[in-house]
Amino acid sequence: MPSRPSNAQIVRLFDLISDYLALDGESPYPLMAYERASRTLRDYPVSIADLASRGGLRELPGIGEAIETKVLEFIATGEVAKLDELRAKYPEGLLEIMHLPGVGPKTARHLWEALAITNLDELKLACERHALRGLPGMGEKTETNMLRAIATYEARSGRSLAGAVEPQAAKFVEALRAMPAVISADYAGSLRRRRSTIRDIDLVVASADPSAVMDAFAALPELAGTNERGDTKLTAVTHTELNVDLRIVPEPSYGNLLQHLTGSAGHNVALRAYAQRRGHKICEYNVEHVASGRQITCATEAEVYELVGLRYIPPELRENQGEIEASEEGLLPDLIELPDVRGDLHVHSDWTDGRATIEDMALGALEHGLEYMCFCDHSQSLAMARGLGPDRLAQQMEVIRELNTRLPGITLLCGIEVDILADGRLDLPDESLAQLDFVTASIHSAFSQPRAQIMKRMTNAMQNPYVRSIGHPTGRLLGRREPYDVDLDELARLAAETGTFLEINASYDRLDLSGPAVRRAVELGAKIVICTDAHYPTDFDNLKYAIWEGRRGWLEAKDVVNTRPLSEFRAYRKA
Ligand code: DGT
Ligand code: CA
Ligand code: ZN
Repeated sequence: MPSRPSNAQIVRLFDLISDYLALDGESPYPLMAYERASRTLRDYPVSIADLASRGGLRELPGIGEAIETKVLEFIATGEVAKLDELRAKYPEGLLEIMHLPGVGPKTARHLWEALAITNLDELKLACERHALRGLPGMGEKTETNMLRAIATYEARSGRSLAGAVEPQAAKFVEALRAMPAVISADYAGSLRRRRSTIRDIDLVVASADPSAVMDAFAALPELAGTNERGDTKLTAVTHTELNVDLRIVPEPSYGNLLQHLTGSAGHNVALRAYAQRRGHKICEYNVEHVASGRQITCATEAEVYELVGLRYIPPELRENQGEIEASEEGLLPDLIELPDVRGDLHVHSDWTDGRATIEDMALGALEHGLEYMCFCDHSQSLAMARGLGPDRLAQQMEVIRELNTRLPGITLLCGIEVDILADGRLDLPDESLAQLDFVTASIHSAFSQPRAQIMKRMTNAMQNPYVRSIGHPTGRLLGRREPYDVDLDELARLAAETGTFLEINASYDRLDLSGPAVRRAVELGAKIVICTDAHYPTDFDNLKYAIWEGRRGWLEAKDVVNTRPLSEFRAYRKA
Protein backbone atom coordinates (compact mmCIF):
# COMPACT_ATOMS: atom_id res chain seq x y z
CA MET A 1 0.00 0.00 0.00
CA PRO A 2 1.55 3.33 -1.04
CA SER A 3 1.81 6.09 1.57
CA ARG A 4 -1.16 8.46 1.93
CA PRO A 5 -0.98 11.16 -0.76
CA SER A 6 -0.91 14.81 0.29
CA ASN A 7 -3.63 17.24 -0.81
CA ALA A 8 -1.10 18.96 -3.05
CA GLN A 9 -0.41 15.67 -4.82
CA ILE A 10 -4.12 15.04 -5.37
CA VAL A 11 -4.72 18.54 -6.71
CA ARG A 12 -1.70 18.16 -8.98
CA LEU A 13 -3.22 14.95 -10.29
CA PHE A 14 -6.35 16.71 -11.54
CA ASP A 15 -4.39 19.67 -12.86
CA LEU A 16 -2.32 17.18 -14.85
CA ILE A 17 -5.34 15.36 -16.22
CA SER A 18 -7.01 18.58 -17.35
CA ASP A 19 -3.74 19.83 -18.88
CA TYR A 20 -3.31 16.61 -20.82
CA LEU A 21 -6.93 16.74 -21.94
CA ALA A 22 -6.39 20.27 -23.23
CA LEU A 23 -3.35 19.04 -25.12
CA ASP A 24 -5.46 16.21 -26.46
CA GLY A 25 -7.96 18.73 -27.87
CA GLU A 26 -10.74 17.79 -25.44
CA SER A 27 -13.85 19.98 -25.48
CA PRO A 28 -14.17 22.55 -22.69
CA TYR A 29 -16.89 20.78 -20.67
CA PRO A 30 -14.95 17.89 -19.14
CA LEU A 31 -12.09 20.35 -18.69
CA MET A 32 -14.34 22.65 -16.70
CA ALA A 33 -15.39 19.74 -14.48
CA TYR A 34 -11.76 19.02 -13.60
CA GLU A 35 -11.09 22.70 -13.14
CA ARG A 36 -13.99 22.97 -10.70
CA ALA A 37 -12.87 19.87 -8.81
CA SER A 38 -9.35 21.14 -8.57
CA ARG A 39 -10.60 24.49 -7.25
CA THR A 40 -12.62 22.77 -4.52
CA LEU A 41 -9.82 20.40 -3.54
CA ARG A 42 -7.21 23.14 -3.50
CA ASP A 43 -9.19 25.00 -0.83
CA TYR A 44 -9.79 21.93 1.33
CA PRO A 45 -7.64 22.36 4.43
CA VAL A 46 -7.49 18.92 6.02
CA SER A 47 -6.48 15.57 4.55
CA ILE A 48 -8.42 14.81 1.34
CA ALA A 49 -7.20 11.21 1.46
CA ASP A 50 -8.81 10.73 4.89
CA LEU A 51 -12.07 12.24 3.71
CA ALA A 52 -12.09 10.07 0.57
CA SER A 53 -11.36 6.92 2.57
CA ARG A 54 -14.34 7.69 4.77
CA GLY A 55 -16.47 7.99 1.63
CA GLY A 56 -17.14 11.69 2.18
CA LEU A 57 -15.60 13.20 -0.93
CA ARG A 58 -18.84 13.69 -2.82
CA GLU A 59 -20.17 16.01 -0.15
CA LEU A 60 -17.80 18.62 -1.55
CA PRO A 61 -19.17 20.94 -4.25
CA GLY A 62 -18.19 19.95 -7.78
CA ILE A 63 -16.99 16.47 -6.84
CA GLY A 64 -18.88 13.69 -8.59
CA GLU A 65 -18.39 10.02 -9.07
CA ALA A 66 -15.73 10.36 -11.78
CA ILE A 67 -13.50 12.46 -9.55
CA GLU A 68 -14.10 10.37 -6.46
CA THR A 69 -13.19 7.14 -8.27
CA LYS A 70 -9.92 8.64 -9.40
CA VAL A 71 -9.00 9.87 -5.94
CA LEU A 72 -9.73 6.43 -4.45
CA GLU A 73 -7.75 4.75 -7.21
CA PHE A 74 -4.84 7.09 -6.51
CA ILE A 75 -4.94 6.36 -2.77
CA ALA A 76 -5.11 2.60 -3.30
CA THR A 77 -2.54 2.21 -6.06
CA GLY A 78 -0.57 5.46 -6.23
CA GLU A 79 -1.62 5.73 -9.88
CA VAL A 80 -4.58 6.69 -12.04
CA ALA A 81 -5.17 4.74 -15.24
CA LYS A 82 -6.68 7.71 -17.06
CA LEU A 83 -3.57 9.78 -16.40
CA ASP A 84 -1.20 6.95 -17.33
CA GLU A 85 -3.03 6.60 -20.62
CA LEU A 86 -2.57 10.30 -21.39
CA ARG A 87 1.04 10.25 -20.20
CA ALA A 88 1.81 7.48 -22.65
CA LYS A 89 0.47 9.65 -25.46
CA TYR A 90 2.37 12.92 -24.89
CA PRO A 91 5.75 13.82 -23.38
CA GLU A 92 5.26 15.49 -19.97
CA GLY A 93 7.54 18.41 -20.92
CA LEU A 94 4.85 19.64 -23.33
CA LEU A 95 2.81 20.73 -20.31
CA GLU A 96 5.47 23.21 -19.23
CA ILE A 97 5.67 24.48 -22.78
CA MET A 98 1.92 24.91 -23.06
CA HIS A 99 1.88 26.96 -19.84
CA LEU A 100 4.36 29.50 -21.16
CA PRO A 101 2.59 32.83 -21.64
CA GLY A 102 1.31 33.14 -25.17
CA VAL A 103 1.79 29.46 -26.04
CA GLY A 104 -1.15 27.21 -25.11
CA PRO A 105 -2.00 23.60 -25.98
CA LYS A 106 -2.29 23.98 -29.76
CA THR A 107 1.13 25.56 -30.21
CA ALA A 108 2.79 23.14 -27.79
CA ARG A 109 1.42 20.23 -29.75
CA HIS A 110 2.39 21.80 -33.03
CA LEU A 111 5.99 22.31 -31.86
CA TRP A 112 6.14 18.68 -30.88
CA GLU A 113 4.63 17.36 -34.10
CA ALA A 114 6.65 19.61 -36.40
CA LEU A 115 10.00 19.82 -34.62
CA ALA A 116 9.89 16.94 -32.10
CA ILE A 117 10.29 19.44 -29.24
CA THR A 118 9.40 17.64 -26.00
CA ASN A 119 10.56 19.96 -23.20
CA LEU A 120 11.68 23.48 -22.28
CA ASP A 121 15.39 22.80 -22.86
CA GLU A 122 14.71 21.58 -26.37
CA LEU A 123 12.47 24.56 -27.05
CA LYS A 124 15.16 26.92 -25.83
CA LEU A 125 17.74 25.30 -28.07
CA ALA A 126 15.37 25.40 -31.04
CA CYS A 127 14.75 29.13 -30.50
CA GLU A 128 18.47 29.82 -30.20
CA ARG A 129 19.07 27.92 -33.44
CA HIS A 130 16.22 29.81 -35.14
CA ALA A 131 14.36 26.60 -35.93
CA LEU A 132 10.92 28.07 -35.25
CA ARG A 133 10.89 30.74 -37.92
CA GLY A 134 10.46 28.08 -40.61
CA LEU A 135 7.03 27.15 -39.25
CA PRO A 136 3.84 28.77 -40.54
CA GLY A 137 2.71 31.68 -38.38
CA MET A 138 5.99 31.83 -36.46
CA GLY A 139 8.96 34.11 -36.91
CA GLU A 140 11.93 35.79 -35.35
CA LYS A 141 9.64 37.55 -32.87
CA THR A 142 8.10 34.25 -31.76
CA GLU A 143 11.58 33.00 -30.94
CA THR A 144 12.51 36.11 -28.94
CA ASN A 145 9.22 36.00 -27.04
CA MET A 146 9.56 32.34 -26.20
CA LEU A 147 13.11 32.79 -24.94
CA ARG A 148 11.89 35.61 -22.71
CA ALA A 149 8.99 33.49 -21.45
CA ILE A 150 11.33 30.59 -20.66
CA ALA A 151 13.60 32.93 -18.69
CA THR A 152 10.64 34.20 -16.63
CA TYR A 153 9.50 30.65 -16.01
CA GLU A 154 12.94 29.58 -14.83
CA ALA A 155 13.19 32.56 -12.47
CA ARG A 156 10.06 31.48 -10.59
CA SER A 157 10.86 31.55 -6.93
CA GLY A 158 8.79 28.94 -5.13
CA ARG A 159 6.66 31.62 -3.47
CA SER A 160 2.93 31.09 -3.00
CA LEU A 161 0.11 33.50 -3.79
CA ALA A 162 -0.99 35.19 -0.59
CA GLY A 163 -4.64 34.94 -1.62
CA ALA A 164 -4.34 31.17 -1.86
CA VAL A 165 -2.64 30.86 1.54
CA GLU A 166 -4.35 33.46 3.74
CA PRO A 167 -7.55 31.47 4.47
CA GLN A 168 -5.43 28.62 5.77
CA ALA A 169 -3.25 30.94 7.87
CA ALA A 170 -6.39 32.54 9.33
CA LYS A 171 -7.65 29.08 10.30
CA PHE A 172 -4.40 28.35 12.11
CA VAL A 173 -4.77 31.57 14.06
CA GLU A 174 -8.36 30.67 14.93
CA ALA A 175 -7.33 27.18 16.06
CA LEU A 176 -4.52 28.59 18.20
CA ARG A 177 -6.78 31.18 19.82
CA ALA A 178 -9.19 28.39 20.76
CA MET A 179 -6.51 26.49 22.70
CA PRO A 180 -6.72 26.88 26.49
CA ALA A 181 -2.97 27.54 26.84
CA VAL A 182 -3.00 30.37 24.26
CA ILE A 183 -3.46 33.99 25.32
CA SER A 184 -2.90 35.69 21.94
CA ALA A 185 -2.10 34.49 18.42
CA ASP A 186 -1.55 36.15 15.04
CA TYR A 187 0.17 35.51 11.78
CA ALA A 188 3.15 37.75 11.12
CA GLY A 189 5.72 38.03 8.30
CA SER A 190 4.99 38.93 4.70
CA LEU A 191 1.41 37.69 4.97
CA ARG A 192 0.61 40.23 7.68
CA ARG A 193 2.28 42.93 5.59
CA ARG A 194 -0.08 41.83 2.78
CA ARG A 195 2.59 41.02 0.25
CA SER A 196 1.04 39.44 -2.85
CA THR A 197 3.32 36.39 -2.61
CA ILE A 198 4.74 34.71 0.46
CA ARG A 199 7.36 32.12 1.24
CA ASP A 200 5.89 30.63 4.43
CA ILE A 201 3.39 31.20 7.25
CA ASP A 202 4.89 32.81 10.38
CA LEU A 203 2.75 32.34 13.49
CA VAL A 204 3.24 34.13 16.82
CA VAL A 205 1.70 33.03 20.11
CA ALA A 206 1.61 34.32 23.70
CA SER A 207 1.49 31.51 26.23
CA ALA A 208 2.93 30.42 29.57
CA ASP A 209 2.98 26.80 28.41
CA PRO A 210 4.80 26.54 25.05
CA SER A 211 5.02 22.80 25.21
CA ALA A 212 1.25 22.36 25.47
CA VAL A 213 0.73 24.78 22.57
CA MET A 214 3.19 22.92 20.37
CA ASP A 215 1.59 19.54 21.18
CA ALA A 216 -1.88 20.82 20.30
CA PHE A 217 -0.67 22.62 17.20
CA ALA A 218 1.27 19.63 15.87
CA ALA A 219 -1.89 17.55 16.16
CA LEU A 220 -3.97 19.85 13.89
CA PRO A 221 -5.36 17.90 10.91
CA GLU A 222 -4.17 20.61 8.49
CA LEU A 223 -0.57 19.65 9.19
CA ALA A 224 1.05 16.80 7.31
CA GLY A 225 4.02 16.67 9.67
CA THR A 226 6.48 18.61 11.83
CA ASN A 227 10.13 19.20 11.08
CA GLU A 228 11.95 20.79 14.00
CA ARG A 229 10.90 21.38 17.55
CA GLY A 230 12.70 23.53 20.13
CA ASP A 231 11.58 24.93 23.50
CA THR A 232 9.58 27.82 22.03
CA LYS A 233 9.67 27.16 18.28
CA LEU A 234 8.16 24.60 15.97
CA THR A 235 8.35 24.24 12.20
CA ALA A 236 5.78 22.17 10.36
CA VAL A 237 4.45 21.55 6.87
CA THR A 238 0.83 21.58 5.68
CA HIS A 239 -0.97 19.16 3.38
CA THR A 240 -0.62 21.84 0.75
CA GLU A 241 3.16 21.63 1.18
CA LEU A 242 3.60 25.00 2.82
CA ASN A 243 6.06 25.62 5.66
CA VAL A 244 4.72 26.98 8.94
CA ASP A 245 6.89 28.55 11.64
CA LEU A 246 5.39 28.81 15.11
CA ARG A 247 7.05 30.99 17.78
CA ILE A 248 5.85 31.26 21.37
CA VAL A 249 6.67 33.92 23.99
CA PRO A 250 5.37 34.86 27.42
CA GLU A 251 2.47 37.30 27.27
CA PRO A 252 4.41 40.41 28.39
CA SER A 253 6.71 40.15 25.30
CA TYR A 254 4.02 39.33 22.74
CA GLY A 255 4.06 42.80 21.17
CA ASN A 256 7.83 42.70 20.82
CA LEU A 257 7.86 39.35 19.03
CA LEU A 258 4.89 40.18 16.79
CA GLN A 259 6.56 43.42 15.76
CA HIS A 260 9.88 41.68 15.12
CA LEU A 261 8.44 38.83 13.07
CA THR A 262 6.15 41.05 11.04
CA GLY A 263 9.17 42.78 9.56
CA SER A 264 10.06 43.65 6.96
CA ALA A 265 13.73 43.16 7.70
CA GLY A 266 14.32 46.57 6.09
CA HIS A 267 11.69 48.24 8.28
CA ASN A 268 13.15 46.64 11.42
CA VAL A 269 16.65 47.83 10.58
CA ALA A 270 15.41 51.39 10.00
CA LEU A 271 13.27 51.28 13.16
CA ARG A 272 16.22 50.12 15.27
CA ALA A 273 18.41 52.89 13.87
CA TYR A 274 15.69 55.45 14.61
CA ALA A 275 15.25 54.11 18.17
CA GLN A 276 18.99 54.11 18.78
CA ARG A 277 19.21 57.80 17.95
CA ARG A 278 16.62 58.31 20.69
CA GLY A 279 18.46 56.19 23.23
CA HIS A 280 16.53 52.93 22.85
CA LYS A 281 17.54 49.46 21.76
CA ILE A 282 14.84 47.27 20.17
CA CYS A 283 15.07 43.48 20.10
CA GLU A 284 12.54 40.68 19.74
CA TYR A 285 11.95 40.42 23.53
CA ASN A 286 11.93 44.03 24.74
CA VAL A 287 12.86 47.66 24.27
CA GLU A 288 15.86 48.75 26.31
CA HIS A 289 16.33 52.29 27.61
CA VAL A 290 20.09 52.45 27.06
CA ALA A 291 21.00 55.13 29.63
CA SER A 292 19.26 53.36 32.52
CA GLY A 293 19.66 49.82 31.25
CA ARG A 294 15.95 49.30 31.94
CA GLN A 295 14.34 46.66 29.72
CA ILE A 296 10.67 47.19 28.96
CA THR A 297 8.51 44.39 27.57
CA CYS A 298 5.50 45.26 25.40
CA ALA A 299 2.35 43.17 25.44
CA THR A 300 1.08 44.99 22.35
CA GLU A 301 2.80 46.05 19.20
CA ALA A 302 1.55 49.62 19.53
CA GLU A 303 3.61 49.99 22.73
CA VAL A 304 6.81 49.23 20.84
CA TYR A 305 6.22 52.17 18.52
CA GLU A 306 4.96 54.38 21.35
CA LEU A 307 8.04 53.73 23.50
CA VAL A 308 10.36 55.08 20.84
CA GLY A 309 8.13 58.07 20.15
CA LEU A 310 6.31 56.95 17.00
CA ARG A 311 2.68 56.70 15.98
CA TYR A 312 1.54 53.14 15.22
CA ILE A 313 2.54 52.05 11.71
CA PRO A 314 0.13 49.62 9.98
CA PRO A 315 1.90 46.41 8.84
CA GLU A 316 1.21 47.11 5.14
CA LEU A 317 3.44 50.18 5.31
CA ARG A 318 6.42 48.44 6.91
CA GLU A 319 8.62 48.20 3.85
CA ASN A 320 11.11 50.94 4.68
CA GLN A 321 9.56 53.32 2.18
CA GLY A 322 9.39 56.44 4.31
CA GLU A 323 6.87 55.14 6.87
CA ILE A 324 9.04 55.92 9.90
CA GLU A 325 9.48 59.56 8.88
CA ALA A 326 5.77 59.81 8.06
CA SER A 327 4.90 58.39 11.46
CA GLU A 328 7.25 60.80 13.22
CA GLU A 329 5.78 63.78 11.40
CA GLY A 330 2.15 62.71 11.74
CA LEU A 331 1.81 62.21 7.99
CA LEU A 332 0.72 58.56 7.88
CA PRO A 333 -2.12 57.96 5.41
CA ASP A 334 -5.68 57.25 6.52
CA LEU A 335 -5.68 53.85 4.78
CA ILE A 336 -8.67 52.57 2.85
CA GLU A 337 -10.67 49.68 4.38
CA LEU A 338 -12.88 47.02 2.86
CA PRO A 339 -16.24 48.52 3.91
CA ASP A 340 -15.27 51.75 2.11
CA VAL A 341 -15.92 50.07 -1.25
CA ARG A 342 -19.53 50.48 -2.41
CA GLY A 343 -19.47 49.22 -5.98
CA ASP A 344 -17.66 46.79 -8.26
CA LEU A 345 -17.12 47.88 -11.85
CA HIS A 346 -15.57 44.82 -13.44
CA VAL A 347 -17.74 41.71 -13.30
CA HIS A 348 -18.03 38.91 -15.86
CA SER A 349 -20.89 36.50 -16.54
CA ASP A 350 -21.49 33.35 -18.57
CA TRP A 351 -22.21 35.55 -21.58
CA THR A 352 -18.41 35.37 -22.01
CA ASP A 353 -15.89 33.52 -19.84
CA GLY A 354 -17.59 34.03 -16.47
CA ARG A 355 -18.85 30.86 -14.80
CA ALA A 356 -22.26 32.04 -13.55
CA THR A 357 -25.36 33.76 -14.89
CA ILE A 358 -25.94 37.50 -14.73
CA GLU A 359 -28.49 36.96 -11.98
CA ASP A 360 -26.21 34.75 -9.87
CA MET A 361 -23.38 37.25 -10.20
CA ALA A 362 -25.70 40.08 -9.19
CA LEU A 363 -26.88 38.09 -6.16
CA GLY A 364 -23.26 37.41 -5.26
CA ALA A 365 -22.52 41.14 -5.30
CA LEU A 366 -25.65 41.86 -3.28
CA GLU A 367 -24.69 39.28 -0.65
CA HIS A 368 -21.32 40.94 -0.34
CA GLY A 369 -23.00 44.20 0.56
CA LEU A 370 -22.26 46.10 -2.66
CA GLU A 371 -24.59 48.97 -3.56
CA TYR A 372 -23.86 48.89 -7.27
CA MET A 373 -22.06 46.75 -9.79
CA CYS A 374 -21.24 46.91 -13.46
CA PHE A 375 -21.09 43.96 -15.84
CA CYS A 376 -18.00 44.31 -17.99
CA ASP A 377 -17.79 41.17 -20.07
CA HIS A 378 -15.22 40.70 -22.81
CA SER A 379 -15.48 42.17 -26.30
CA GLN A 380 -15.57 40.32 -29.61
CA SER A 381 -11.85 39.98 -30.40
CA LEU A 382 -11.46 37.60 -27.47
CA ALA A 383 -13.02 34.76 -29.42
CA MET A 384 -11.83 32.15 -26.93
CA ALA A 385 -13.87 33.88 -24.24
CA ARG A 386 -16.85 34.24 -26.67
CA GLY A 387 -16.44 38.03 -26.47
CA LEU A 388 -19.44 40.26 -27.20
CA GLY A 389 -19.98 42.05 -30.50
CA PRO A 390 -22.41 44.99 -30.80
CA ASP A 391 -25.49 42.76 -31.18
CA ARG A 392 -24.92 40.43 -28.25
CA LEU A 393 -23.84 43.41 -26.17
CA ALA A 394 -27.17 45.10 -26.91
CA GLN A 395 -29.01 41.91 -25.95
CA GLN A 396 -27.03 41.60 -22.75
CA MET A 397 -27.89 45.21 -21.88
CA GLU A 398 -31.59 44.42 -22.15
CA VAL A 399 -31.22 41.45 -19.83
CA ILE A 400 -29.29 43.48 -17.25
CA ARG A 401 -31.68 46.45 -17.41
CA GLU A 402 -34.66 44.14 -16.99
CA LEU A 403 -33.08 42.33 -14.02
CA ASN A 404 -32.23 45.69 -12.49
CA THR A 405 -35.93 46.59 -12.34
CA ARG A 406 -36.78 43.53 -10.26
CA LEU A 407 -33.72 43.16 -8.02
CA PRO A 408 -33.90 45.50 -5.05
CA GLY A 409 -30.92 46.42 -2.92
CA ILE A 410 -28.37 46.82 -5.67
CA THR A 411 -28.08 48.83 -8.88
CA LEU A 412 -26.87 46.90 -11.92
CA LEU A 413 -24.93 48.85 -14.51
CA CYS A 414 -24.07 47.88 -18.08
CA GLY A 415 -20.51 48.01 -19.30
CA ILE A 416 -17.86 46.21 -21.28
CA GLU A 417 -14.23 45.26 -20.86
CA VAL A 418 -13.31 46.39 -24.33
CA ASP A 419 -10.09 45.09 -25.83
CA ILE A 420 -7.38 47.53 -26.79
CA LEU A 421 -6.31 45.96 -30.07
CA ALA A 422 -2.66 45.58 -31.09
CA ASP A 423 -2.83 48.70 -33.28
CA GLY A 424 -4.45 50.79 -30.54
CA ARG A 425 -8.00 50.77 -31.88
CA LEU A 426 -10.78 49.66 -29.56
CA ASP A 427 -12.59 46.43 -30.27
CA LEU A 428 -16.07 48.03 -30.46
CA PRO A 429 -17.37 51.11 -32.26
CA ASP A 430 -18.08 54.29 -30.29
CA GLU A 431 -21.83 53.89 -31.02
CA SER A 432 -21.80 50.73 -28.88
CA LEU A 433 -19.64 52.18 -26.13
CA ALA A 434 -21.86 55.27 -25.95
CA GLN A 435 -24.83 53.14 -24.84
CA LEU A 436 -23.06 51.89 -21.73
CA ASP A 437 -22.80 53.16 -18.16
CA PHE A 438 -19.13 52.35 -17.85
CA VAL A 439 -16.32 51.12 -20.09
CA THR A 440 -13.11 49.44 -18.97
CA ALA A 441 -10.41 49.08 -21.60
CA SER A 442 -7.81 46.33 -21.28
CA ILE A 443 -4.89 44.84 -23.14
CA HIS A 444 -5.22 41.09 -23.73
CA SER A 445 -2.94 40.62 -26.74
CA ALA A 446 0.41 41.60 -28.26
CA PHE A 447 2.00 41.78 -24.81
CA SER A 448 5.54 41.86 -26.16
CA GLN A 449 5.28 45.10 -28.11
CA PRO A 450 7.87 47.77 -27.37
CA ARG A 451 7.04 50.44 -24.81
CA ALA A 452 6.22 53.11 -27.38
CA GLN A 453 3.57 50.93 -29.01
CA ILE A 454 2.07 49.81 -25.70
CA MET A 455 1.84 53.46 -24.66
CA LYS A 456 0.30 54.43 -27.98
CA ARG A 457 -2.43 51.85 -27.35
CA MET A 458 -2.98 53.12 -23.80
CA THR A 459 -3.10 56.71 -24.98
CA ASN A 460 -5.67 55.93 -27.66
CA ALA A 461 -7.82 54.11 -25.16
CA MET A 462 -7.65 56.82 -22.53
CA GLN A 463 -8.41 59.55 -25.04
CA ASN A 464 -11.62 57.82 -26.04
CA PRO A 465 -14.48 59.74 -24.36
CA TYR A 466 -16.31 56.56 -23.32
CA VAL A 467 -13.39 54.70 -21.73
CA ARG A 468 -13.64 55.27 -17.98
CA SER A 469 -10.93 52.98 -16.68
CA ILE A 470 -7.97 50.84 -17.65
CA GLY A 471 -8.30 47.21 -16.50
CA HIS A 472 -5.33 45.35 -14.96
CA PRO A 473 -3.03 48.09 -16.27
CA THR A 474 0.28 46.17 -16.45
CA GLY A 475 -0.99 42.69 -17.37
CA ARG A 476 1.18 40.91 -14.82
CA LEU A 477 0.28 37.38 -13.70
CA LEU A 478 2.15 36.68 -10.47
CA GLY A 479 4.77 33.99 -10.95
CA ARG A 480 3.61 33.38 -14.51
CA ARG A 481 3.82 36.47 -16.68
CA GLU A 482 5.86 39.63 -16.48
CA PRO A 483 4.06 42.94 -17.02
CA TYR A 484 4.08 44.30 -20.54
CA ASP A 485 6.32 47.29 -21.07
CA VAL A 486 4.12 50.06 -19.78
CA ASP A 487 5.54 53.43 -18.66
CA LEU A 488 3.78 53.76 -15.31
CA ASP A 489 4.49 57.45 -14.80
CA GLU A 490 3.26 58.29 -18.25
CA LEU A 491 0.18 56.11 -17.75
CA ALA A 492 -0.63 57.84 -14.46
CA ARG A 493 -0.15 61.30 -15.95
CA LEU A 494 -2.42 60.45 -18.87
CA ALA A 495 -4.97 58.98 -16.49
CA ALA A 496 -4.98 62.19 -14.45
CA GLU A 497 -5.13 64.36 -17.57
CA THR A 498 -7.98 62.49 -19.28
CA GLY A 499 -9.90 61.61 -16.10
CA THR A 500 -9.52 57.88 -16.79
CA PHE A 501 -9.37 55.68 -13.69
CA LEU A 502 -6.72 53.02 -13.11
CA GLU A 503 -7.85 49.66 -11.76
CA ILE A 504 -6.57 47.60 -8.89
CA ASN A 505 -7.65 44.18 -10.08
CA ALA A 506 -8.46 41.95 -7.13
CA SER A 507 -7.75 38.54 -8.71
CA TYR A 508 -5.06 37.38 -6.36
CA ASP A 509 -2.80 36.25 -9.18
CA ARG A 510 -2.98 39.76 -10.69
CA LEU A 511 -3.20 42.47 -7.99
CA ASP A 512 -2.59 44.90 -10.79
CA LEU A 513 -1.76 47.79 -10.24
CA SER A 514 0.66 46.74 -7.52
CA GLY A 515 0.89 48.69 -4.25
CA PRO A 516 4.01 50.66 -5.20
CA ALA A 517 2.49 51.50 -8.59
CA VAL A 518 -0.71 52.71 -6.92
CA ARG A 519 1.27 54.99 -4.63
CA ARG A 520 3.08 56.53 -7.56
CA ALA A 521 -0.08 56.86 -9.67
CA VAL A 522 -1.96 58.68 -6.92
CA GLU A 523 1.01 60.98 -6.35
CA LEU A 524 0.75 61.87 -10.03
CA GLY A 525 -2.96 62.67 -9.69
CA ALA A 526 -4.62 59.50 -10.99
CA LYS A 527 -7.87 58.19 -9.49
CA ILE A 528 -8.21 54.50 -8.68
CA VAL A 529 -11.04 51.94 -9.06
CA ILE A 530 -10.96 48.74 -7.03
CA CYS A 531 -12.59 45.85 -8.92
CA THR A 532 -12.87 42.08 -8.55
CA ASP A 533 -12.89 40.98 -12.22
CA ALA A 534 -15.23 38.32 -10.75
CA HIS A 535 -15.92 35.20 -12.81
CA TYR A 536 -17.68 33.29 -9.96
CA PRO A 537 -20.17 34.71 -7.42
CA THR A 538 -17.68 33.84 -4.67
CA ASP A 539 -15.01 35.99 -6.35
CA PHE A 540 -16.45 39.06 -4.63
CA ASP A 541 -14.53 37.76 -1.61
CA ASN A 542 -11.39 38.78 -3.50
CA LEU A 543 -12.13 42.48 -2.98
CA LYS A 544 -10.10 42.34 0.23
CA TYR A 545 -6.96 41.40 -1.67
CA ALA A 546 -7.20 44.56 -3.75
CA ILE A 547 -7.75 46.54 -0.55
CA TRP A 548 -4.59 45.03 0.90
CA GLU A 549 -2.64 45.81 -2.24
CA GLY A 550 -3.97 49.36 -2.17
CA ARG A 551 -3.01 49.76 1.47
CA ARG A 552 0.50 48.66 0.57
CA GLY A 553 0.35 51.60 -1.80
CA TRP A 554 -0.64 54.06 0.99
CA LEU A 555 -4.09 54.33 -0.61
CA GLU A 556 -6.87 56.39 0.99
CA ALA A 557 -10.60 56.03 0.30
CA LYS A 558 -10.75 59.56 -1.11
CA ASP A 559 -8.62 58.52 -4.10
CA VAL A 560 -10.85 55.55 -4.99
CA VAL A 561 -13.92 56.46 -7.04
CA ASN A 562 -16.00 53.41 -6.16
CA THR A 563 -15.96 54.33 -2.49
CA ARG A 564 -18.47 57.04 -3.49
CA PRO A 565 -22.24 56.50 -3.41
CA LEU A 566 -23.67 55.78 -6.86
CA SER A 567 -24.94 59.32 -7.45
CA GLU A 568 -21.51 60.82 -6.72
CA PHE A 569 -19.81 58.10 -8.72
CA ARG A 570 -22.02 58.90 -11.71
CA ALA A 571 -21.08 62.55 -11.41
CA TYR A 572 -17.42 61.86 -12.31
CA ARG A 573 -16.81 63.16 -15.82
CA LYS A 574 -13.98 62.67 -18.23
CA ALA A 575 -11.78 65.68 -18.71
P1 DGT B 1 8.89 35.84 3.15
O1 DGT B 1 8.86 34.77 4.18
O2 DGT B 1 10.04 35.76 2.24
O3 DGT B 1 7.60 35.93 2.41
O4 DGT B 1 9.07 37.25 3.91
P2 DGT B 1 9.04 37.55 5.47
O5 DGT B 1 9.12 39.01 5.64
O6 DGT B 1 7.88 36.86 6.11
O7 DGT B 1 10.40 36.94 5.98
P3 DGT B 1 10.74 35.79 7.03
O8 DGT B 1 9.67 34.76 7.13
O9 DGT B 1 12.10 35.30 6.69
O10 DGT B 1 10.86 36.55 8.42
C1 DGT B 1 9.76 37.17 9.06
C2 DGT B 1 10.17 38.47 9.64
O11 DGT B 1 11.11 38.27 10.69
C3 DGT B 1 10.89 39.38 8.68
O12 DGT B 1 10.00 40.15 7.91
C4 DGT B 1 11.71 40.23 9.62
C5 DGT B 1 12.06 39.30 10.74
N1 DGT B 1 13.39 38.72 10.54
C6 DGT B 1 13.70 37.45 10.32
N2 DGT B 1 15.00 37.27 10.19
C7 DGT B 1 15.56 38.48 10.30
C8 DGT B 1 16.91 38.97 10.23
O13 DGT B 1 17.86 38.24 10.04
N3 DGT B 1 17.08 40.31 10.39
C9 DGT B 1 16.04 41.13 10.62
N4 DGT B 1 16.23 42.45 10.74
N5 DGT B 1 14.77 40.71 10.66
C10 DGT B 1 14.54 39.40 10.51
CA1 CA C 1 7.63 34.61 6.10
ZN1 ZN D 1 -9.22 41.37 -18.52
